[in-house]
Amino acid sequence: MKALILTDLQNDFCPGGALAVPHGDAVVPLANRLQPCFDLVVATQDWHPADHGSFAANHPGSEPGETIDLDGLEQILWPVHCVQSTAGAEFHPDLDTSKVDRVFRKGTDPRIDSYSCFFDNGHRKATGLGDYLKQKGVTDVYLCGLALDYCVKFSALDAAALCFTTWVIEDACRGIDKQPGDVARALEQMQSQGIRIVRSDEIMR
Ligand code: VGL
Ligand code: ZN
Repeated sequence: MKALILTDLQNDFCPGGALAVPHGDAVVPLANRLQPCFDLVVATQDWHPADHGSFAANHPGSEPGETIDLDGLEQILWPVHCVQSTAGAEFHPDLDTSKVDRVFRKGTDPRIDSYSCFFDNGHRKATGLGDYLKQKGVTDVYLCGLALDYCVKFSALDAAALCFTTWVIEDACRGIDKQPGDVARALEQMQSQGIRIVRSDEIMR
């Protein structure tokens, strides 16, 4: 039983958005064409309250890109993005959501960030996605979307730790590369944890 996770394909992560991933929108057509190849499709949304602690704007004197301590965890500060119920938090308008079984939202607690769509960054709370996939009988989790070096990476690592056979569809993801090389290092780190890196043409035959 194979599930596809459409990861954070939201306006704010696409060109023109508040935290644009370079060429983030380029993966949307691929994300649409991949969906019929799966038994189950779920989508995630980064879904922050306006007072979220990951926003530089909520820490006077701080700039995006700086690192702070947020409730005991190291936190990169980001521009205000994916605020609940704003246009930036909506799915990219070209994303086909008609086959999406359920949407999981993360980053809702203002005191902790959540790159992974399974757990917050402190592994304090689960989003419910792991239990949901297990209950549906999913054995294999495939990830596509944004950003490869944050949400996709941490979600893949958690999926593997939850004993799903985990696949990252490389050409259906784009990364931020805040430090040049972040994307390459993310791919290596995932591979070292047994995560399989594949191309979309290996799936759509
Ligand atoms: C993400 C940065 C900030 C992500 C979320 O989901 O990849 N990245 N918030
Ligand atoms: Zn975020």
